[in-house]
Amino acid sequence: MPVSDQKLYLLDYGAGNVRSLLNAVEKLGHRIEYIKTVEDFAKADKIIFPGVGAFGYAMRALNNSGFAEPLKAYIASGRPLMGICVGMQVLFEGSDESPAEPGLGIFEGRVELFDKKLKSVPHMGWNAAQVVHQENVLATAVPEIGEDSRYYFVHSYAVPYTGTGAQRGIVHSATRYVDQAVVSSVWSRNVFATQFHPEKSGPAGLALLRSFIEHDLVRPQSSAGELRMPGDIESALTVRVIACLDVRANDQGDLVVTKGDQYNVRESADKGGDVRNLGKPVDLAKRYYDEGADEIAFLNITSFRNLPFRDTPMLEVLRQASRSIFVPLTIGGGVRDSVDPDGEHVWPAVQVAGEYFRSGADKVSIGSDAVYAAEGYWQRKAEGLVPLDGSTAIEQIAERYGRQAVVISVDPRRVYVSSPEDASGHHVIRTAFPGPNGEQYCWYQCTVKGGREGRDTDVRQLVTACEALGAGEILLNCMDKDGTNSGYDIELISDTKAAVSIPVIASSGAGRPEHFSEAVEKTAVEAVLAAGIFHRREVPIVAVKKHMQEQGISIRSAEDGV
Ligand code: 1PR
Repeated sequence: MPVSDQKLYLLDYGAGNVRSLLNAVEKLGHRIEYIKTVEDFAKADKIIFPGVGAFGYAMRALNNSGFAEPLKAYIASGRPLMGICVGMQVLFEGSDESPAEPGLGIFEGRVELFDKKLKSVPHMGWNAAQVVHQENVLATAVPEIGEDSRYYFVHSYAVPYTGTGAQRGIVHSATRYVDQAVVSSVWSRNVFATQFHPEKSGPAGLALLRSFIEHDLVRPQSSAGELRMPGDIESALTVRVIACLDVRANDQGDLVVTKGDQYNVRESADKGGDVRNLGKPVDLAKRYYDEGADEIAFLNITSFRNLPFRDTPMLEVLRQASRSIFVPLTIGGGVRDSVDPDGEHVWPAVQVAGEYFRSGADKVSIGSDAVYAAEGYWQRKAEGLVPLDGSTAIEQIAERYGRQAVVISVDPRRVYVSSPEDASGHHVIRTAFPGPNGEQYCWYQCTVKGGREGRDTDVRQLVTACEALGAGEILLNCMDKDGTNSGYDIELISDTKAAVSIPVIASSGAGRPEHFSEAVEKTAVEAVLAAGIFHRREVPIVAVKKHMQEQGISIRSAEDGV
């Protein structure tokens, strides 16, 4: 059947960002419809099943909508299915994530939690998918999956790769995350499924999607053979380079990318005092995608004044950006419970986040509200109450959309003290950069409302509480370093990284390529972020990556990014 005549469907159960997939398919010049009723399964020539969120949520949604059995029947009919992430996991028998909820059982095996002993969980970032077939026809059957390409993974649970038993008939590629090899794609007859997200994996991922849509990825029958052993699967996770765009309306009311010096985004009075304008949000973000950014973050920096979902220009920025950018997008600003100006209607944070996801975001970042949530957490602990009561935005968004979708944006500043006793019980570090009066110690004070208000909470209290509440990642800014080009605050980053087992993004102060490698080498952060030097074209992303590669740091190559 000509590709133009085939009916391509998307199986969605409303748990997150399927807009990226829709956008990717459209970018490839194809149309895709949603499966809305059980009858649609009969009309479909091909189905893409992008799973996001938790395993149990996905299975309950499939069962409650009555789609589980028609999906099994569709697979049995031999028509092609592509599963993505949780859309791959539910094809197995079950998952540690939701032990009470059986999977579809198409494949033998279970999904297990990553062992956290040696590494940050979730496994988040760009990694290789290594084809496991030895010398047979399958080894090169899907050339879009190549050893040199990197794909975007984000998951806490995975099917352990053994290379034996039933896996010999179904596993196509495996991926190593530190000490564990896991299944990263399966291929059995008409079913091709990936643990990674092709729709978020730049040109390499788009090529794989194109292959599924325009050709038939049907596995040759007599092709089972010996597989590589788990020990042969090498670790290839890269350090992510993230471009961050602080967005706000300028004095003329246009949304612009701005950039602060220690959070002050206005020019000095002698230059007119205007909000600095470094470009248009969508144009700049597209430029970073083309230049090989592994991720892009938008921070809506004045959203504490407004309701984000009433901020239609910001949502439009996200919609437009997600149409041409196929790497993960994070958006922050205003993710909290909000009250309408009429004073009557309360909008829960999870609804604000939902609006961001529907507009194209993959993750939301929470700033001020995370500080209040952490304060509540420690308060409940001090009172002997259950610290996790489901009341916070972090818990609710993580429950609905998965913890990988919740980033905590930290806006700390240094408070110098002469001795640890002067820090009112806060976690103190001994610093190699003494304070203005020669103080040898400091603690890091959390702020809210874009640094306008300091709180009696330190960064360690914040990040440990947020991890316990269900956050998936820490975006670690530093007000003292922001916009200074003097390098990251390595002391802050090391101290924070040691306190959590979720990924940490180093932010604030990058001025030269050496600053990025220094942060990775000294603190083992999973990602490095910059704003000003990218906006002002002082240091291109490709120069950062080239330098890191020369230092022996694993990065996604520029060829994969453009
Ligand atoms: O509190 O949940 O509504 O979120 C508000 C968000 O807006 C927070 O994530 C907060 O970090 C951000 N924000 C608020 N005010 C500012 C400001 O600059 N006046 N931006 C602001 C924070 C810091 C980084 C920056 C890095 C790298 N900007 O995002 O990109 O410091 O900069 P550099 O490479 O140029 O040094 P809520």
